[in-house]
Amino acid sequence: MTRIVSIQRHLIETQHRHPNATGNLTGLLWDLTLAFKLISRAVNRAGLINILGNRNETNASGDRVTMLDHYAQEIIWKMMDHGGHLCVMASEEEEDIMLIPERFPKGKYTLAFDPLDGSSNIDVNVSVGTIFSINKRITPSGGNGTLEDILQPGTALVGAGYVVYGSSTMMVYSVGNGVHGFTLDPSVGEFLLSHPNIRIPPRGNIYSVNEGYSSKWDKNTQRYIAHVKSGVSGAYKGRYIGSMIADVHRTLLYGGIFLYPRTYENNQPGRAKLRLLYEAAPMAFLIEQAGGLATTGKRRILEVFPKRLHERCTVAMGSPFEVNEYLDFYQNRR
Ligand code: P6P
Repeated sequence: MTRIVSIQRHLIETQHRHPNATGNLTGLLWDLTLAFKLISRAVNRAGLINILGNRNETNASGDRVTMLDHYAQEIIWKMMDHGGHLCVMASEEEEDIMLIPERFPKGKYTLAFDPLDGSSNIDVNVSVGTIFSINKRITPSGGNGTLEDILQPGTALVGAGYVVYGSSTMMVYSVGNGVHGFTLDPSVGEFLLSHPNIRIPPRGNIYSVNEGYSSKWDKNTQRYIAHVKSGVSGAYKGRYIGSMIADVHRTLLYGGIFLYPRTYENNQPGRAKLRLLYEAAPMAFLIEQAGGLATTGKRRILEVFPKRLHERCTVAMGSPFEVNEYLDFYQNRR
């Protein structure tokens, strides 16, 4: 029987490998795991406790807010606002940054999160999840964190991760020393190490993109997908769930490529959908930590310097073989 490693054991062992670690990041991540257990319970019982469906409101990105979105955000906020690890938070559901209440201590980290990504699928029991990313504050310590502390490029990330609430609840995270997956054992309420040191396959046989928009893509993306479907580079399967967490989680484990291209209509400037801070950058951090590539087509996603909280970007991420082949088409080398 292999070692049984709980996430708190893993966090402590990771901390011990950093002699200057103060335990703040460990405490931050540990508090987050408790929030994820509470959200997992709510997601798995949503249909029974009547918190499915939409609230009559839309969020900062213009998406309809489900009751579970709101519930997940409240859980994270109430779990993380008083631990003294954070100086500011930002949620995909909130227009502005979320200041730590005056009465609580301010820490040296920031937290940006999408409380329930893919929640439009929750009513039909498709996997949804929470995405989070952690930065160190860059403004002087002590007072409230600011927008400047949140608007940092992905290359500055200290850590990132996601929790997929699916057939099982799994947390995947990295603090820069590889990517590790933990599966929640609900009978004991513990996240147990199930996928140590996840490495993305160097190439895969799955492409993942919403082909319903193919007529609105740029020509080079259309050429790339046609090439993939032609079988010239080998046989590929199409898989698209419409929940980024589920599509990227599958790509991380099985390899291949996940794309969300910009769409163009009536010669208008293209529109991207995925949020840089809350979706693209944290997932790019994990994909790169696992040996994959993550690009906007023009540059590494992690090198994009966010100008606004709800900035969106084009996304292509996955195995090096597929992403490099996509770049050859996108950048007119093929
Ligand atoms: P479409 C979910 O709403 C989301 O933000 C991502 O999780 C997902 O990848 C994408 O939108 C799906 O968008 O346009 O294909 O339905």
